[in-house]
Amino acid sequence: MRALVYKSTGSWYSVKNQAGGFLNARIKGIFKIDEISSTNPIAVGDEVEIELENEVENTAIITDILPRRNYVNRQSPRHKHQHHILAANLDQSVLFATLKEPRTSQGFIDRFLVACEMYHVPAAIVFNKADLHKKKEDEKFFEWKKMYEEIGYKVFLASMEKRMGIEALEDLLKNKISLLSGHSGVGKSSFINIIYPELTLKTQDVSGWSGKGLHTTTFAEMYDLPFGGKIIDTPGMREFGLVDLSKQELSHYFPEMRVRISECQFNNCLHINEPGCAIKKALEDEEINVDRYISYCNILDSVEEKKY
Ligand SMILES: Nc1nc2c(ncn2[C@@H]2O[C@H](COP(=O)(O)OP(=O)(O)OP(=O)(O)O)[C@@H](O)[C@H]2O)c(=O)[nH]1
Ligand SMILES: [Mg+2]
Ligand SMILES: [Zn+2]
Repeated sequence: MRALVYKSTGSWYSVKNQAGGFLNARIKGIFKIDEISSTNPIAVGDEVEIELENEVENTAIITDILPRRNYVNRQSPRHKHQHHILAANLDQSVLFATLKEPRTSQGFIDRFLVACEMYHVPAAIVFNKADLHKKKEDEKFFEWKKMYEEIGYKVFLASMEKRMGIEALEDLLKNKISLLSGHSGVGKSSFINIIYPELTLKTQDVSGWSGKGLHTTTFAEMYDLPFGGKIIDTPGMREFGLVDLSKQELSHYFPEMRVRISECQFNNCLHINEPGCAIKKALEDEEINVDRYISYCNILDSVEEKKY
């Protein structure tokens, strides 16, 4: 029987079969041995094959996993050499960011975008908590909006507090499978509660952002949206460590660099100080944003080359 994974707690999976019924499923040991490099062999959004185990208790065994269309993964926060799959089979990923309480850095956003580019998942950025913006934050928002839109990413401004910008986001999500991610406390679950009021997901208490980055959502979970489409709420993350990335391929995941790489004099150009570099030239001509280039350099520095 075919089923779709809606929630994963690590040992149990909540899966929905084709008749629309939910079952509690677990996996046979074999998967665990199979994929040693991943902390979670099966992720939310995965299509799986199941066998009914106990009809009264609605339990099942996952016997196979179908090939993934795509996925987004990151370095496991606990095991540096393992990766954690955030979700699989996505139409898009939506990054929730805030300029205040908490502040999302450009480095974090750019790392996230690289991960999406690596697996061909279109990305959009939502700046939430606009109600907290003063002049400084407004300026930053417009600066970043311009910077990201110029290179092809959709950018939105929203406030869950003031119910602002919701309609545009509903349009974005309609009939698509979307991954929602970002730091803890940026308002991911608050957003889902607004677009799907019957759900009442747990959000951080009314005292709001504590500065401690407490995780209110603890497991990734997918929901069927009332207006069509699916959304995956995820626990907030502190950092975004990239995996399976080589220095040589990094610039392919910066869209503004990707289109210029073929003009570099050397085909193994890392765009640092090589002669005839089209990226450095574009930087000088202000065609590439200097802050994006700094992100590129920072990520390049952090990439550990695989030792074969
Ligand atoms: N001022 C303001 N507060 C907001 C807004 N959106 C959400 N919040 C508050 O921010 C806090 C965190 O919201 P959550 O929805 O729990 O955040 P989350 O991203 O789901 O966090 P995790 O589940 O920990 O990853 C809550 O107290 C919300 O009420 C907003 O637009 N403006
Ligand atoms: Mg949450
Ligand atoms: Zn170059």
